[in-house]
Amino acid sequence: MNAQHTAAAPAETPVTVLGLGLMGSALAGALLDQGHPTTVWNRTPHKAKPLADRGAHPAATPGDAVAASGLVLACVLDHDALRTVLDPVAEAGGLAGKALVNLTSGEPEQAVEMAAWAASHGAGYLDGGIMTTPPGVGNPEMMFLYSGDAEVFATHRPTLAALGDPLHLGTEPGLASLYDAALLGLMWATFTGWLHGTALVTSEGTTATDFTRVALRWLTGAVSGFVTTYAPQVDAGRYPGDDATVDVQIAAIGHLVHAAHARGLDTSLPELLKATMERASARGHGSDSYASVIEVLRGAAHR
Ligand code: FVH
Repeated sequence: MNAQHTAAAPAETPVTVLGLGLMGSALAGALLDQGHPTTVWNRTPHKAKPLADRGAHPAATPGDAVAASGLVLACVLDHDALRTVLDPVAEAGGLAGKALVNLTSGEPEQAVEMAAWAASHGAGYLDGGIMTTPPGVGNPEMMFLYSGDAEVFATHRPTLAALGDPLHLGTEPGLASLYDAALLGLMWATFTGWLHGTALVTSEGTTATDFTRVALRWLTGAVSGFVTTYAPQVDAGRYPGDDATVDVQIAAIGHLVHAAHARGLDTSLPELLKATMERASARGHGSDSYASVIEVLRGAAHR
């Protein structure tokens, strides 16, 4: 780790942003809002203009952009695009001594590969997961997940806080991508369950807005309480069925399948959930809590 990793007062820390799509532009904008000297580069140069109008320094090449700052944030489409941008910089020795923070979405294995690649070129590396959309960037309530080099995180945490709440999950580089994938899966399952419930109740004239008011109370109150109870059960591998058993929920979801079918709705989601519960029951978890369904979801690898 060389002098470029030394912490500076946040507003004096120069930062480079590579990639000025919707997210990269939001990241650069949040850094400018906090007074950071911000150098920007994008494959299509015109996207730098609105940021230059706000005081950013557009660089002509990725190499020039990386040379301008000790802290380099990258947010391009995917892993291949990232390597297209950074390979020539690295081969020219331009990454040595830099702190590279990769906010491009990817897979955990790609994060591990990038960390080794960055180290081989003398750079510190953090992989990141952005848990918001561009309008949420700069809001301290929004989580930015990081994994990898703890020293890079400690050094640049004050600067990264300009983007959102920075959480370091651990030194294993793939952790941020793993959490990102898990949290998006949770979001999509929640979206789809909410939309299925919305389709059910709006079939009888209720508005989505009225249903959502009740649904949010259910999610943030009771459901979050159930999840809080079940997490230690999963950790312990014991699932006492002292609140509601899997078998009683198989009966209950049958009512949802029936109600949806009777109103002409798609029943594939509740049927999938019912089948998953039935597999848990068939494996001896009928009298256990819903947390025991994890034994099915973990698949053969854990048996
Ligand atoms: N937008 C969001 O809400 C999500 C939130 C969570 C994190 N994602 C990830 O962020 C990465 C960038 O997403 P984005 O929304 O900024 O995407 P675009 O607006 O489409 O911008 C893509 C940028 O990537 C550049 N790019 C694409 N291919 C190449 C390439 N071969 N070489 C160099 N740059 C490339 C593109 O450049 P240009 O088309 O403007 O010239 C944009 O800068 C992404 O991983 C999300 O999953 C965002």
